[in-house]
Amino acid sequence: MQNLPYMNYRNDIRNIAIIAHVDHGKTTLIDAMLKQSKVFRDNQTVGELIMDSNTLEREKGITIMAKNTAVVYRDVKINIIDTPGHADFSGEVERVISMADGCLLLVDSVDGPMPQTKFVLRHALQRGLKTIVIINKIDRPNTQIAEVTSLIHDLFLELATRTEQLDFHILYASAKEGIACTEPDKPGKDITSIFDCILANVPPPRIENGLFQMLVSNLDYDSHKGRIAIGRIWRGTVAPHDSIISINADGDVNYHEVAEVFTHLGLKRLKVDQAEAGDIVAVTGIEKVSIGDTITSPEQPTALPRIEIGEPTVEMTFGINTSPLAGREGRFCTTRQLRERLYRELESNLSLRVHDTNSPDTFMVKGRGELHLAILIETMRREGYEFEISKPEAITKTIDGKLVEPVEVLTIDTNDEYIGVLSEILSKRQAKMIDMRNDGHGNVRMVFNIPTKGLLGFRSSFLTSTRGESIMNTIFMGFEPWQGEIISTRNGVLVSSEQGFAITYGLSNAQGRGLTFIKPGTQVYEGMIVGLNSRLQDIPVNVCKEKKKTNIRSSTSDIAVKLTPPMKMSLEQAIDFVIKDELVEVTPKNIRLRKKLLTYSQRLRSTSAARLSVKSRAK
Ligand SMILES: Nc1nc2c(ncn2[C@@H]2O[C@H](COP(=O)(O)OP(=O)(O)OP(=O)(O)O)[C@@H](O)[C@H]2O)c(=O)[nH]1
Ligand SMILES: [Mg+2]
Repeated sequence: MQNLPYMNYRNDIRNIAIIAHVDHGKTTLIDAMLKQSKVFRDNQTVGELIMDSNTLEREKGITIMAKNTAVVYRDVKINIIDTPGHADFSGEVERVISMADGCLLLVDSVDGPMPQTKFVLRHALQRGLKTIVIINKIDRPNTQIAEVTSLIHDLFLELATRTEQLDFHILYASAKEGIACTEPDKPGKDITSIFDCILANVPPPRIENGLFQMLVSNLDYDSHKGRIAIGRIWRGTVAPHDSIISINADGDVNYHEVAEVFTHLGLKRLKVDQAEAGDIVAVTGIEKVSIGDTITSPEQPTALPRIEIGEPTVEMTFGINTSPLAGREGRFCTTRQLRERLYRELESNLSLRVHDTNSPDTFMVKGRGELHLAILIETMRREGYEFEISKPEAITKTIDGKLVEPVEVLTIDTNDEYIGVLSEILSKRQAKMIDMRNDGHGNVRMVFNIPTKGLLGFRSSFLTSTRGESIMNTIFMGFEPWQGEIISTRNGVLVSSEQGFAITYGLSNAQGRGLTFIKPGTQVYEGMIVGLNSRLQDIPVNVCKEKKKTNIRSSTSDIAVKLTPPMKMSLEQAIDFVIKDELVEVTPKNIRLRKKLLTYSQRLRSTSAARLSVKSRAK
């Protein structure tokens, strides 16, 4: 490697990011790297998906936040960055990729390159990262290694920005079994071939001469140590008690004293007396700092380029809870608390945007997709916040006087028996099929272009209509001219007409009209949605209604009423379900659905007013 006069290289370190489509095995591969590099004691039980340490990550089995770890192999420290593969969290990949010099691109040996594979590879190549391809899950039956390899070559041809990027290594692995090899038919005993390939091919970090400079790429918090700024040192060294400055997005400068400096090893952070350029470190003592800020020596105060993140595609309002049951279940229920929490999220959640609205109690929150926003809602609910949210909507904007909307590529892997039903649902949602491949065994991959608004609420009907047997993936494509409203095809809802507690008799009557969402004993209020009507319009139902008492016992009427179990909705399903004139009420204990206007007469007045305005516009 050429040694430029003003640069040095550190051969004792490699910085790599692990990137891939969702579920292709990134976190599992890091398990193998951690276990095989012996960062744990022999008798220590560490489990699986070790890096998915956040509670929601463990529950959902996906990575949500990018995280750092490190292993030592042949005296070289390999700093590893685990990234999420789900498109909604792709902002995380953009955020952390600048810390790495190389990346491992994992591709499933059966599924092959998927939309997010392309997205992450494009970012890695644009950043000039040295890429090593790992075809993973070679233990799966029906692997298609030859086809997958050729698709990977096609992808590189399409995305490479320099010819030398086409010269990449391919390894074959089963992350789950902890094995890797350089030839697909000669399985290894461990993953040393991956470690060796990293050492031989990923360039060691370059070090610029000069005084301390680091880009903050991640934040953490510790109740004793306070805020922890994590990033790669580009220049100089940092040690406890150093005086440094931070430079924020507006160029404002703040002075700080470094408290402690840590480097990573396994799941631990090691306190060090000094850290040098090229390493990824965690620094405490810097209270006022956000991701994207530069921290640097005051004597050479230059800011590094800020991290650029793609724009959000979906928005929804967050407001204080205005239901009759408000304030009973949450610890934080006021506008001030909600506002403070949402704006605090911006310090670390880079692809999120928050704006005040005309109403002081409501905030507009914009994110990368329904799941991105749902994770924020679930996190806040668990922290004790109580609030209400509106239906998510695609973000439109005007470019050159034309209204445009976000459009995504939707990839569906399914069985050929579902082609008809899916095509029908999707055409109503303005999707256009651009590709369909059948492997001759009934497995079909369909690819569509679809406006983001058409995807909202699609996931649940997709899962029911294909009986949970299919997989869908989406990825943002760009903005295109607005194609007009999509007419909602959801049925009407059963709306509680009373305040009180639902009882079996009332619910049984409601079940005569459709599906119910609540069980007997549930507290309800007027305007709360308690079920789905079997017809298109909303109807009020009295689920608190008791059976009239009579003195005469009839042999049939006293037989206990048997209720069908209620349909219970998760937060994501609830967000998917509601339409424009409805809200989801979120508290630490409950997720309720409601009409925005609670009384029947209010709703009646608003629909007739809407009809009148349509008529007058038609004239
Ligand atoms: N058969 C097989 N399964 C694997 C292998 N590697 C990972 N898996 C499984 O694939 C699933 C997803 O693995 P993860 O490691 O969470 O994938 P990921 O890429 O980190 O996923 P995200 O972070 O959510 O994008 C888990 O059920 C793993 O057990 C492998 O080599 N073979
Ligand atoms: Mg993961």
